[in-house]
Amino acid sequence: MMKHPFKLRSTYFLSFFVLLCSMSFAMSNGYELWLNYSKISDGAILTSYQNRLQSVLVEEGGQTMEAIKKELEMGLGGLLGTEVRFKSFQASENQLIVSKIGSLPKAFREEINVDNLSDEGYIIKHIEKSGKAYLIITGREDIGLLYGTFHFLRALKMHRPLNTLNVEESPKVDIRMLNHWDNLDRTVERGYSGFSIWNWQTLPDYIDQRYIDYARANASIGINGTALTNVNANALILTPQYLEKVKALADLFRPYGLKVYLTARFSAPMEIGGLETADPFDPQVIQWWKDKAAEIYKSIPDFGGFLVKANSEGQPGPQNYGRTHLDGAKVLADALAQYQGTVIWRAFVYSEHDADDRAKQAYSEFVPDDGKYPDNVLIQVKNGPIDFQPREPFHPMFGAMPNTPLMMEFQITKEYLGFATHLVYLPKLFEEVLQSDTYQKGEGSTVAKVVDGSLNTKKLTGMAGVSNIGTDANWTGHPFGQADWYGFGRLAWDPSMNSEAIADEWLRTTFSNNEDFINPVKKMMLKSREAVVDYMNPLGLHHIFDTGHHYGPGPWVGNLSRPEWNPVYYHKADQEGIGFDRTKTGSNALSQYAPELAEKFGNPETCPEEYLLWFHHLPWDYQLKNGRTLWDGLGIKYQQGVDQVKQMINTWENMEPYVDQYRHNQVSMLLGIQLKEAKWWRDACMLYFQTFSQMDFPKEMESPENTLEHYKSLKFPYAPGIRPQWD
Ligand code: BDP
Repeated sequence: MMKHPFKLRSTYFLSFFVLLCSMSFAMSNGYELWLNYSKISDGAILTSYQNRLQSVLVEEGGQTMEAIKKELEMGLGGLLGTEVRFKSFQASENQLIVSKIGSLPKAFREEINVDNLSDEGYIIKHIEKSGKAYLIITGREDIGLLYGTFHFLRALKMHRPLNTLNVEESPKVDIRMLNHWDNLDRTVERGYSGFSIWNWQTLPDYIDQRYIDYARANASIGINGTALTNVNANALILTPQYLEKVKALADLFRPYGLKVYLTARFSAPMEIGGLETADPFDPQVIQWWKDKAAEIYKSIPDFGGFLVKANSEGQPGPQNYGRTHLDGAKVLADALAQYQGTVIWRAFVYSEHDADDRAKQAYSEFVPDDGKYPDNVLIQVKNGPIDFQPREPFHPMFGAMPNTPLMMEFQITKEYLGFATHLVYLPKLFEEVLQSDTYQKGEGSTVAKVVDGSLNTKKLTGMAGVSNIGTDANWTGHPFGQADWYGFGRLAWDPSMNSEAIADEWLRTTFSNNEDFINPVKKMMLKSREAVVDYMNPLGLHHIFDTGHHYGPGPWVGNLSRPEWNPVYYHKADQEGIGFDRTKTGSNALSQYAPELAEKFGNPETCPEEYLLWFHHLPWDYQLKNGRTLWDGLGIKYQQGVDQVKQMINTWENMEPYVDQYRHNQVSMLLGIQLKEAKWWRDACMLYFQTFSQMDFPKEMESPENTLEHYKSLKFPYAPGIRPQWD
């Protein structure tokens, strides 16, 4: 008997539909980040939310209120699987109300106190009236409501009960920004996730959906600023041709509270302004910056300001004219002041002409001018005194400039942490830095309190993260790289947050609420930071990466023109021992820390072992706390790092039931590379250091897989993220 043609067709369609659904599961490529709004699968929770959120009232307003509506439409619609009913106040329904405090129905206004809320802050409160339950998201300004909306959606994704949801939040830091090291040709310096997401060629006419999703993602974690261009700046970005494109982005980002900043090349008055000098004391130069500021603010009235890398690694700056960083910053600050713009001046400076320890140079340049910078200048300081290493002690400037606002600069992209290939949960590193005690005003003077301004009641505060975002389908290359972007945003909002809570949020919102998944994977993330320290730079070693691209080990490199670019400068291994003496007998970088710390770190017996070789040059047979020699200790640490990656692989293998196949497979393959590279680090470093120690490897360490000559011969001319001039 012949089948009914229609039946055939519908079966065909049905199986096609099933195929599509399973494909969309299998193809979950992570583009939606922590904002994927697929329907809540737990039936009881779903029903409770559906009952609580029968309709939604969103105050009428401008673009930000429209963005809130759209997000709720997408978020609630997706999570609850129902169409969102936007209505005016409903006394007869359980309702969600999103409204500024002044516009709330009076009965609710009286129950909510916004006195302690900043303009960006919000309150989420459960209120019951006449048998109906209302969930109120309120604040002083629209942007607070948007942040509150994202918090609320996060709570739903984390399956939080709504009738105990009681939140009051204001950001602790004013400027919470990403720094893109993106070039105008779309390459990204130290970027490992594809090309720049800014398509300068097609802007301003072509608006990529990514720009909007980028703004949403940032707003969802409270990021409110973005410097679009590389700190190794190209003056062209300040020309009308490019400013028109920048304006298009600024217009898109505005509803999401995201301000645009640009990097200002100090020599721009010459390169695009036709002047003969960029001397900050020259009246024409001063006028040029004023005119440029006026031009920018005319089309971008809320332009954030300039981010400047000057007199560092070949970038031009005021010192080219015998002026100081302070002189340079003042000219730009003056040009921006009337528009409430900010100058973010980087402290990442060191000079090949200065024979002093590189770790000391920024402090020496900036600290004497403490308190002299104009009010709209922030000094942006990297978390450690060298350069985004797997572990560094905190930068001593954080304890030494009580009268100058210091902005924290973290690196979210993993230049020295295995690129986008290694799973290393960075908020753990960020937290360690933020919780470090500077002792500036006695015990408890943490870096977090310096950065959020509370230690010295500073007016302007900020935190920047060098972005790990690119055109890769999932934005960050490694699926777990998203957690670093997420965690940076959360810590910029509140530097006292703990990284474990952040990992918990991110896992639940990105993958699953299943405890059998959350617990082991959270553990894996939290341990991953120590693992990379162990297999790359244990016991305080630093900057022993291969030249230029910083991919893989290169402790033997010693032929670069600038001494402080050579790994041998940092580990100082010789027949006697290893490590950089930064005590009084050496560079005395320790003198830049508070006396309590100088004393503790200055004595190898009291110095935490994780900083041992950062501050001390010690004999190979120096006895560690566990009774083993320094040499054995090194080998054991390298091995522990490798073993930790093996454990990560194990953990992840068991997670297959909880993760879509696509991302599970991605992470598995990447962990495989991570293991290979961890062994490479262990073997290359231990074989090289053995040429000095002349000692046998500790019994705990696996034998190297190759010879030192082999490791030394490896070359990577096309390693990603590198500028031609670093070759
Ligand atoms: C170093 C990077 C280099 C950056 C520099 C900076 O290797 O690409 O330009 O920092 O922060 O870590 O300016």
